[in-house]
Parts: sequence; C-alpha cells; structure tokens
Amino acid sequence: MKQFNEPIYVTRPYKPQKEKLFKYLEQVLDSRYYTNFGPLHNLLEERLRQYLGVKHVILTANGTLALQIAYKALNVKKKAISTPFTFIATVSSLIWEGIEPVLADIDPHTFTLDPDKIEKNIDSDVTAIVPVHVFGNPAPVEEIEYLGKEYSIPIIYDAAHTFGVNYRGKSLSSYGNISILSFHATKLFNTLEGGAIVTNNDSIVDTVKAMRNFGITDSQTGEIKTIGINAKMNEFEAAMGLAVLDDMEYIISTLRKNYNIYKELLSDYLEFQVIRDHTDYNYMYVPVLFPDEESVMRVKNELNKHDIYPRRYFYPSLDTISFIKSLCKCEISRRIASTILCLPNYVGLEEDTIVYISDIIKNTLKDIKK
Ligand code: T4K
Repeated sequence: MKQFNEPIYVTRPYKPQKEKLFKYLEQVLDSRYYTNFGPLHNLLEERLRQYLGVKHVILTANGTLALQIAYKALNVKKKAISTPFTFIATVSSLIWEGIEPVLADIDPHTFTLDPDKIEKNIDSDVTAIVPVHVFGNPAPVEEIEYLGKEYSIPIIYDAAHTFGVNYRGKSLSSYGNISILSFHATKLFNTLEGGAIVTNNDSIVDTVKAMRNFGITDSQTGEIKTIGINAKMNEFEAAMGLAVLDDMEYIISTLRKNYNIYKELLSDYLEFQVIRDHTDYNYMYVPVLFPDEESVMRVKNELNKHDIYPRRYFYPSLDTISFIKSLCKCEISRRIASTILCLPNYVGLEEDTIVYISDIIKNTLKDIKK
C-alpha cells in the first residue's frame, strides 16, 4: 500500500507564494485598516471586475450571504425554481429567506436544470429562477434567459463553482440578472471564506452594496435606506484573494492536466459529466458516475482504506430532504446523486497518485463484476 505524507482529500486550498501574501498582510497590519472596505478589498473588487470582464463585482463574506442578498435585492418572494442537484446552500438560503423552493429535475448528462421542467413549474407565485452551473458546467443559459423574459422573472445563477469558466467567449458569471460566486477555501479561487455578487445591471448595485453593510447607504451621514445584513469581506481575506489571483492560469492548467489524466484512465469504466459546447472549463471538480450505488460505496470504502477521501458531491438529492417540501420526485437527480463520486483534484496532487487512485477504482470494479 502506498504511503502518503498526508491524506488525499477531494481538494486542498491553493497555497499562494508566501512572500507575496505576507507583504499584503504586513500592509494590512501597518495600515490598521482591517475591514469595512479597506484598500485591499477595493483593489480585489477592481481586479476581479477586470478578470471576469463584468460591470460590477460586489464582494461578500461568503457565497451563501451573496445568494441571500441577491434574493432580497431582486425582491424574490413566495416561490423560486431551483435544482435538487446542488450543495444545500442554494436551497436552504431560499428557505431561510422565507421563499419556497420549487425543485425541477435535471439533465442526466450535464447535471444542470432541464429547461422544459423549469417551464412546467412556472406559475404566478414563482418570482425567480435559481439555476446552478453545477461543477462549473454552464446551465442552459439561452433557454433559461428566454424563460426569464417570457414570464418576466429574474434569473439568479448560483455560479459558486464557475470561477475561470467562460461560455461563448465571456465569463459564465456575466449571465443572468445576478450571478453569485463562492471563494471558500475549497474553491479554485479562494479568499479563505468569501464570495461575490456579479451583475451588469447598474440599477441594483447601490442596493446590493448597502445590503451587505447593514443597509447603510452613506457611512458619513449614517443614511439607511434598505434592510441589510453584515456580509462584508475583510482585509485579510482580500489579501489572500490578491495573492491567489495572479496564479489563476497556473491553477487552471494544473487542474486541466489532472482532469485529463483521470479521463484517459477511467473513461472506459465510468461516465464523466458532459460539459456544454462553447465552454472554456475550469476543471475544478472531477465528478464520475458509477453503474450503481453499491459500486460507489465499495470504491469509496476501498479508497478510504488507502487514506484517499473522494466526496459524494452532491448526495442526497435535495428533494429527499425532510425540511424541503418538494412536489418533484426528481428521479434523475436521485439517480445521479446516488451514483456520483467527486475524485481528488488540486494543485500539488501528483500524477502517480492519480494513477494509483484510478487503479484502485478499476480493480474494485473488476472485483464487483466477479
Ligand atoms: N452554492 C454552491 C453550489 C456551493 O457549492 C456552495 C459551497 C455554496 C453555494 C455556498 O458558498 P459558501 O457560503 O460556502 O461560500 C464545502 C464548502 O464548505 C462549501 O463552500 C462548498 N460549496 C461545498 C461544495 O464544499 P464541505 O462540507 O464538503 O467541506 P469540507 O470542510 O468537508 O472540505 C472538503 C475537503 O477539503 C476536506 O475533506 C479537506 C479539504 N479542506 C477543506 C478546508 C475547509 C482542506 O484541505 N482545507 C480546508 O481549509 O463543504
């Protein structure tokens, strides 16, 4: 059995150059400006705006608060259509805001919402569509934009996994009325904890900015025009982001290399997510589908014995969760959720280890067949 220096997790946060990070941190300490829109926060917002090629990037404390602010800013009430195949934050944030999630089933190959099933669920109480570009794979944005216009309902994309993904030549986060990003430590681009609201819509920017700062519209006069929350990113987090951002090309090319090795070794044995055409993908996740749940569990247990920890992202399908009163028995999502495993992928994962993981998977599948 191969001995690793540390467990092989599904992901590891990217470690930027220490000198660069420490220089930023020194700047923060010396300036004694730790939070509330300090210089590094503002610099990061501007640099992300340029990197993503969008009109507005509004940093937040995490992706979940970004979702909650997006719902409030766009006046989402009563019901919103979303997906059962996502991280719980997408849907629990709706419920937290008093909005009933209406779950529609997904496409079995891309794992993103099926537009026909979205349309079937639209009624006069539906005030938003909240699709997820799951694992960074674009949802069917053209069809969804069409539905948004046809029924006059806003689209809020949960784009938590999409950093660095371009679709039809522009950032995937530039679609919809609002897209939200997550910069959690486990994400491709990370600020420890963090997130952002991305929009090209000038008319909501002031409201969104006020909402992340208790609703305060002018800190000098103390003017408060809207309800708000504390969703600010601090200077230490912004420092991390600035240090990581310079290395995006290197991070994505490394993840792409890893992903392609897995694909070469495993695509005869397992099904890979179908990435939509016209996508420059970020290769952050390596989700693979097994023939059935038993094989998932056998392979997962076998890998765990070798100190390797893939994850069942995203299990269970959210329509099976007790506090989510779903009318949809989302069969496709349930099947995908019970047969999926996300394999380790991060900068620093060695090629030998990917081969080792793939061999364990193949051998276990062979044993099951016997
Ligand atoms: N929408 C979607 C679609 C999302 O996926 C998420 C978050 C959100 C919204 C909400 O965004 P945030 O509010 O989080 O910004 C993780 C993350 O906590 C979560 O951010 C992420 N999605 C989700 C997919 O994954 P867990 O519970 O699986 O994380 P955890 O702690 O088990 O970490 C996974 C592995 O990563 C660990 O086994 C070891 C490794 N790890 C983790 C951390 C935190 C490290 O090596 N170092 C670390 O610092 O949720």
